[in-house]
Amino acid sequence: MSKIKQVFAREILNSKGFPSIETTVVLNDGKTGVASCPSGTSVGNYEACELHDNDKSRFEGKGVLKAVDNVQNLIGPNLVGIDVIKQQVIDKIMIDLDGTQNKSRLGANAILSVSIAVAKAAAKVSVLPLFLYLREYIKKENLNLKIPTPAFNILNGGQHAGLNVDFQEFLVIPASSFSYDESLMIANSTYVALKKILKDRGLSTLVGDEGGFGPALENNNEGLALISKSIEQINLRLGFDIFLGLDAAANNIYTDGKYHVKDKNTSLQAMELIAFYQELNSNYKIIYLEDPIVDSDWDSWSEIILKMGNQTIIIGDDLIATNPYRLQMALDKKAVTGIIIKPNQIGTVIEAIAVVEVARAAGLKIIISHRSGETNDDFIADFAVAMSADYVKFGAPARGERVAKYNRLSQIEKQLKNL
Ligand code: 2PG
Ligand code: MG
Repeated sequence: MSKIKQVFAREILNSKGFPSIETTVVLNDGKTGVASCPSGTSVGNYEACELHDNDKSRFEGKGVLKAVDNVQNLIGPNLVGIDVIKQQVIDKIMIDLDGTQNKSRLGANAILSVSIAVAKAAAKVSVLPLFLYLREYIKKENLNLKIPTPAFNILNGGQHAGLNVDFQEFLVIPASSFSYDESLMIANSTYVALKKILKDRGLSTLVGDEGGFGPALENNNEGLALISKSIEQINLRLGFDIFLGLDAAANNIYTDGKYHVKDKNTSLQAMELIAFYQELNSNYKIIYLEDPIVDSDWDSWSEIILKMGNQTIIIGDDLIATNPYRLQMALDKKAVTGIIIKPNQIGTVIEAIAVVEVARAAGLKIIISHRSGETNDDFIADFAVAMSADYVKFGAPARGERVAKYNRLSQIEKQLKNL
């Protein structure tokens, strides 16, 4: 039995230059697990709470020294001596120790960093690659062990890129019939072609938070048109070889009870916005649509499913926030056909797995996602494969903290061939 001997943590910087917590779990046999937490920019209203110091003299109040202290002085001492493969027990201890609905006492960042570090250490003890170890926690019947289809965010807007276009993410999704290696090449070719097109038109090729380009465009339509052009230039067929996706992050385009998009002269009611999405879908084959509607308007979510659900996966991110209660509401309302899973929205590995299980049993597509503020931790790549997720969303096929995850998937793909 390998028992937890010590848990320590430190403050590190994430891809946006703000603090994140990194935790190390040390076992009595000398093995270790190290994990760090990502951070969102467009944070949903129902997410577990990321604990920040609020000390304005450090990192604009975003320091995580309190979370570090909670790991070292509250969580750690309660875990010493516990068998590291007891992930359920360990996560439950932390949930109880926190005692709040949203992990606001100890911080979801503090708790998740320990939860993931524990899983990594336990995988080493089990002498299994992390994805196989994590798979032990799911019901595997009828599930394939495969690399999920990647959705690459090649154009950044909204809060991720200085408000150049309204929608937050413009994604390209190679057909799932391509191998993972082929998908990476397709993503790279599209990214390079788009860069050239932007350059030729005198538009900026500087990138946003997730590595996609962030040019100042007329409107969202232009973004989709430029991406379609780049697809055409590399001789792929939109709607056959490659598909488009959007994360509208609608909470951020909604003010005073209406939606605002640069494509329309007037602000829109939900039904008018849905008509706009339908227009975009008929022109650009949008198979993936995330957070199309604000998180408070369940009826319009149900409506968009009726109008577009047979062609487009309607995905809840901010709507559900990887929260079991919000998921149940979404299922009751028939509001989504897909769910974004972000472990840091809920705060422990076991709870994230539980949400995946319920969502899958209800027939939803599972998308495992990064955050805009990332570290080089590649846990979510293993997690996605372990969960037999349908898609992953790890950002552009560029920038270190994004490709860390894509590269880990490449490694797993090779390991899968040798199983
Ligand atoms: C999203 C995420 C990740 P953020 O909305 O899907 O792409 O963004 O981490 O800023 O919430
Ligand atoms: Mg989102």
